[in-house]
Amino acid sequence: MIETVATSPYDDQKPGTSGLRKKVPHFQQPNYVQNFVQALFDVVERPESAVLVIGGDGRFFNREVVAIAIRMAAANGYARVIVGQDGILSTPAASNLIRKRKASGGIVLSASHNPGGPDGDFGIKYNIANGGPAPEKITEATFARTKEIREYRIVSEEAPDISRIGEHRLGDLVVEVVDPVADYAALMRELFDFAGIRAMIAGGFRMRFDAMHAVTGPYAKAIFEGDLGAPAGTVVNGTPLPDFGGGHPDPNAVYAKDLIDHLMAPDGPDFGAASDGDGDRNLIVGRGIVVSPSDSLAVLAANAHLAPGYSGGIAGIARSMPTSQAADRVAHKRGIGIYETPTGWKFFGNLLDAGRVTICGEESAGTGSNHVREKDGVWAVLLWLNVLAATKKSVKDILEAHWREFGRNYYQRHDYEEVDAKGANALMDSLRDRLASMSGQRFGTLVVSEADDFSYKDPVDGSISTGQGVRIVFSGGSRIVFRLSGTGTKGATLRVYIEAYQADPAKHGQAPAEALKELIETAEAVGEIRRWTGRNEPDVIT
Ligand code: VG1
Ligand code: CO
Repeated sequence: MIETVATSPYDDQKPGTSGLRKKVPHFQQPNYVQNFVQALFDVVERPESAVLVIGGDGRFFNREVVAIAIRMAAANGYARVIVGQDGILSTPAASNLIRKRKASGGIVLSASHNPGGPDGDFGIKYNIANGGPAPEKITEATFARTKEIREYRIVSEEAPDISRIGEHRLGDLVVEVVDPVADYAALMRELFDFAGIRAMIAGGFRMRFDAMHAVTGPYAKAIFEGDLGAPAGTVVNGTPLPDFGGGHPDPNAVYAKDLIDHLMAPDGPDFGAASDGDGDRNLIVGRGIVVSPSDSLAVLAANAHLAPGYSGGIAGIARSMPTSQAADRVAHKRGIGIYETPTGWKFFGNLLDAGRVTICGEESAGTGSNHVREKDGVWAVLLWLNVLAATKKSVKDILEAHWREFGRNYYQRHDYEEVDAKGANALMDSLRDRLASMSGQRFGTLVVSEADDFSYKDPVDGSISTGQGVRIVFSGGSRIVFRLSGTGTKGATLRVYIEAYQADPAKHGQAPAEALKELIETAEAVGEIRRWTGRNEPDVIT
């Protein structure tokens, strides 16, 4: 039976970089989830008898919200929902299902790399029919709707048992529970030379994949240990846990230290990788070398043609603004398009749909292609493996050869987490106030050549996004970028991105901290980070 339930609006349901993210207890307030889901159903485009994909990264509260979403879909005219077994779908697997099954959209439950558990974070994101995150037009309309919502619709019956694969019914709604891995693994088999990778592994190549107790465990086991024949135990922390074992499922030097330690050992594996909470990020580590995500994007773009799925070459590359310009050098040399977009995968969707780009990436460990409309951690690992199998080189050799050919973009991101929001906003305001007068200003040996607050005009639909981060460019092309995170759930997180280009191969062996020393000091001088945040150093450097 369909019930219409009266509710009152919340004023804080504004989606950020990647959906609505809040602490679990915040989501557990009366009707908080229902309001947001109804607002989505009220604003999104869908035909009669639409299909909706539902799944999440398995974190605490996932099951409850999956059940609510199914019952609300039944009351809101959907014909069919496709749900991952036990409510599990990685973000790229959800994107794939939306596309493959011609759904009108999907609800993806995740707070990605943020910790989970009863006091951890939760998130709800809506993806559109192309499989990608809803563009700003839709997130803004959803937010507007949440502020005026007065009722929601839900069926009174319980949702079916989603641990059983197959078709169930809830009133007129078909609830189809699917294996979360099968369709995704089939897509990977189409794109990559599985036989070649399998032969490399059979020949003694050793790898380690850290699923960080998050969603990629089942995908990685099926693909790396199953299809590709890597020995059992290759995938570590491979069982998804509602609290990710108490850790941060964020594949970076801080939270994936254990993986990096294994790869730094002289007798360590040849290749290491990790993914995040919802399976869209990737960290790539070779024996003795960590690949920075911006470099990984450039290397994958330069070598993608070695994989069967990209053998015709790539149409172009897109990167988020703060991502290093290493990919630009590949694009220029190969004569293909390069696009600079605001942070967040939603800005890549139009470029991919229009066929202007094939590969996209972000400095935050996200890489992906036109195979889905999300970044994809396991995909990036497979493309690396395919490149290694095809070239028979080590990760270190590939990276160093890449730098010799294209030059090296030294890069670091400094995060100041959970700082006072007022101070962080004041820092950004102060920078913005000084932008007009910054050009020509000298800091040590560095002279500012350009300074702006990044704004983007989508070349496909003409939509404009302003205020996307302060860029300070120095003569010679070095850059410092300041922006505030749009995924945090407490206070503000300041991100400072620092980049310098080095063409001379004799100078490619430096530690990034050393190569970027003067720029790091300049970031403090320009941004007055200590003054505004009260912090002497960043919490995380990636
Ligand atoms: C961060 C990253 C951004 C990424 C976003 C979602 O956003 O910087 O590159 O797209 O997270 O990734 P922000 O606004 O906090 O800088 V995920 O894996 O959290 O969905
Ligand atoms: Co993620």
